Amino acid sequence: MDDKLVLYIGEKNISSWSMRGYVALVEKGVPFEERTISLLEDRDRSRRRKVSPTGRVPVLHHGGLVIPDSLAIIEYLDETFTPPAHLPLWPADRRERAHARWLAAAMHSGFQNLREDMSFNLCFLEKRPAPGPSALAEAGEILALWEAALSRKPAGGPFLFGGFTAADVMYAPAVVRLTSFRAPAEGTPRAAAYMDSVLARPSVKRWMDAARALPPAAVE
Ligand SMILES: N[C@@H](CCC(=O)N[C@@H](CS)C(=O)NCC(=O)O)C(=O)O
Repeated sequence: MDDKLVLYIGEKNISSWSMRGYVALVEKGVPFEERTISLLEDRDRSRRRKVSPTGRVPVLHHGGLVIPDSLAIIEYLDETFTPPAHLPLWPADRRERAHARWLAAAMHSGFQNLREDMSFNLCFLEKRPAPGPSALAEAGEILALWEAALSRKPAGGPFLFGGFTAADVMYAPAVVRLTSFRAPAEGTPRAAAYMDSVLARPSVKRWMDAARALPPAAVE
């Protein structure tokens, strides 16, 4: 059995879901191989279907196991690569963990208008189309969720629960969207500072530097 960790991803300037799997793996500090399947080329998903039962990326392969979903990848990594050797991805406190989990789930299953009008590839274009009111309302909702978490977070770090957790992993692409589209964050000062911290996180920066080096992709 091959125990190598292989993460299949889409283009780094298109695939926001792939970014989450990648950032989680980098945070765990485990060696992995990344293999890009071009979403621009794989229009009929035939290449993705060969490696992913849902035809979607990210998909993680590990020792015969195949996990084709960002949040499931995060959970698997957290159970497999445990402290003290590896960073825990959920808060230690049960109540904070429940909060982090629902925030992550809210991102995983919602904010559809934001995802469409502020789609990830658009963040890398010089000129971005103006998002509609529903997308802007969802951006405001996300900022308010962050502000609320940050206003009660423990000391010890600038992230939603102090240290960097799975909730931050799940929202990293939203940070890219909100900053690129300059969503108004004046009313949520903690959230504005939080976005700077997420963008400065080395795992996030590594993805974003590679994403910016790619030719901008107009269509997802
Ligand atoms: N729920 C999945 C969503 C993954 C997803 O939609 N990935 C996109 C690329 S960013 C994809 O492969 N889409 C193919 C399609 O929907 O046809 C996750 O959390 O990983």
